[in-house]
Amino acid sequence: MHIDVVSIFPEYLAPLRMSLLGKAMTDGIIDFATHDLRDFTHDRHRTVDAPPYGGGAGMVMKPEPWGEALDHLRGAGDGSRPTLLVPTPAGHRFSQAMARDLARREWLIFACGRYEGIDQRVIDDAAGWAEVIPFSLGDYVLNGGEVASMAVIEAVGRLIPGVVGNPESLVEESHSDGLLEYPSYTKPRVWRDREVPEILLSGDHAKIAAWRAEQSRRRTAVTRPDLLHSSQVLAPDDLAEGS
Ligand code: 6GU
Repeated sequence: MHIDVVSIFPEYLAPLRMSLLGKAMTDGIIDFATHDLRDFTHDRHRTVDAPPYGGGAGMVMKPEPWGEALDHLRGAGDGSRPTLLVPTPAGHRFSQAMARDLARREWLIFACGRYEGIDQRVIDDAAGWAEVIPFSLGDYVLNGGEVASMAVIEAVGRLIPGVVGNPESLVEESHSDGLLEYPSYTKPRVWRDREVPEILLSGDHAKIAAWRAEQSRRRTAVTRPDLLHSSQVLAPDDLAEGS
C-alpha cells in the first residue's frame, strides 16, 4: 500500500515510523511518504493561508499550494485512482469498518488541513481524479489533521496482511465483532489480593469462550450501549459489582 501525507508539519508524522508500522515500512509492505505543503508555494513567505471570503474568524488554506501538491502526487503515481482522505471535524465518523475498507486499497493520500480548513474547491476538484473521503475521529476539535491522520494510518496499517505478526490477535479485539473486548488477565494468579477469575484457569475452552462473550456483552452494555442491538440491551445485573 502507498500512503502519502501532505501537511505543513510533515515531521509531526515521524512516530509512525516506529514500532509495527515502521517495520512494515522497512519490509516494503507500506510505502509511506510525507510532503511539506510549503514546498508548493512560490512566494517569499511560503504562504498557505488567507482570510475567509465572507468574513469570520481564522484563516483558510489557499487552493494553489494544495492543487500543486496533489498534482505532484498524481504525476508520481501509476495512473490508478487514489483515495483522498481529508481529516475534518465535519467528516464521516471513522470506524473499524472504514479501516477494514481502507486496508484493501492500494493508494491513500491524506490532506492535512490546519486553521479553518482547506478551500472547498480543492476537495471538489480532487473528486475528479480521486475518491474523496472527509473523515472525523469523533465529536471534538483538533488543531489540525495530522494527529487524526496518524490514528487512521495506524488503524488501517495494522489490518494490512503481514503487518501484525499474529493475525489471530486481530480477531478477538474490541470492535472486531461490534462489541468491546472482554477483560484480560495474566500472571500472577493473585495480585494485591485480587484473583484471576477461576474459570480462566479451568482449561474448559467452551466455558471460557462463553464467559468472555458474556463479559464483552456486559462491558458494552455498561460503557457503550449505543453499540448494542435491542436483543443485547442492559440487563438489571450488568451494573452490579462482582456479578
Ligand atoms: Cl479528523 N480533524 C480535526 N481537525 N479535528 C477533529 C477530527 C479531525 N476528528 C475529530 N476532531
